[in-house]
Amino acid sequence: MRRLRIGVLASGRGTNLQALIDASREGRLLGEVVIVLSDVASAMALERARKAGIQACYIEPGRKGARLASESEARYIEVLDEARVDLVALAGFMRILSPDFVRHYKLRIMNIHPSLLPSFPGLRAQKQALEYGVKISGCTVHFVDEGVDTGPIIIQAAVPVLEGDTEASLSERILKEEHRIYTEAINLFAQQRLRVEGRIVHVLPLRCMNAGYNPDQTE
Ligand code: 4DW
Ligand code: GAR
Repeated sequence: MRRLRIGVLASGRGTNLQALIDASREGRLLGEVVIVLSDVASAMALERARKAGIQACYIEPGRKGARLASESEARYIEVLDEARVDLVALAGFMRILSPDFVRHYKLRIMNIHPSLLPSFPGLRAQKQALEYGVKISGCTVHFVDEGVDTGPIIIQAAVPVLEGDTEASLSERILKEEHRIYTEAINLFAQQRLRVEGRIVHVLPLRCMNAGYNPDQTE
């Protein structure tokens, strides 16, 4: 199986990016991060990429707020296409992508979100969960659609909310699971085991995968 070429979009510190880089290095990811793009010039994610020898670009957002200017978004697409990415992985990327972008990479964009969607979409999901008083929260990897945090769900992990938790302590506990399930979701994608029917993502078992001959398959 050809290794998946992954483009990561990140706006911040990039621990999810780092988890993917580490998993790839350690042979736990069926793919490699080939490019990292950010709308924030000083994002630690860009530094992490450079340190790992991965192409890292700041692309100016062209405007303030939650969205990118259209020329800027066109530049993201151009650079990702040039890097021949199979999958776009959002990892703390804080800009909403337009329907054009989403269509261009239809069912080839994933995002990680720090709650059990559809609970607590949007910003500061961990704080929202604490303030609501839920006893279990978690994280979600989903395909990105034209809405915000609404795309078909691939994997979720549950994380308990403990007495005395703060936004920071809950976020830290959830983050560990984020790092684990993002790798897992990407591996399922790389193995072509995800089938999307409307909102539902079916995960096919490893066995009954290819009916036909595949010269890359070892067994
Ligand atoms: C994300 C979610 C909300 C905001 C920023 C980032 C992460 C998921 C994501 C990034 N880009 C995306 C997605 C997505 O799920 N779908 C698409 N693109 N198409 C965020 O800034 N939210 C605030 C503003 C939203 C808005 O202006 O619509 C907010 O207040 O929730
Ligand atoms: C992660 O907790 C991720 O789930 C969250 O931002 C953090 C990025 O951390 N994403 C969102 O809230 C998207 N709405 P990282 O930069 O260390 O990977």
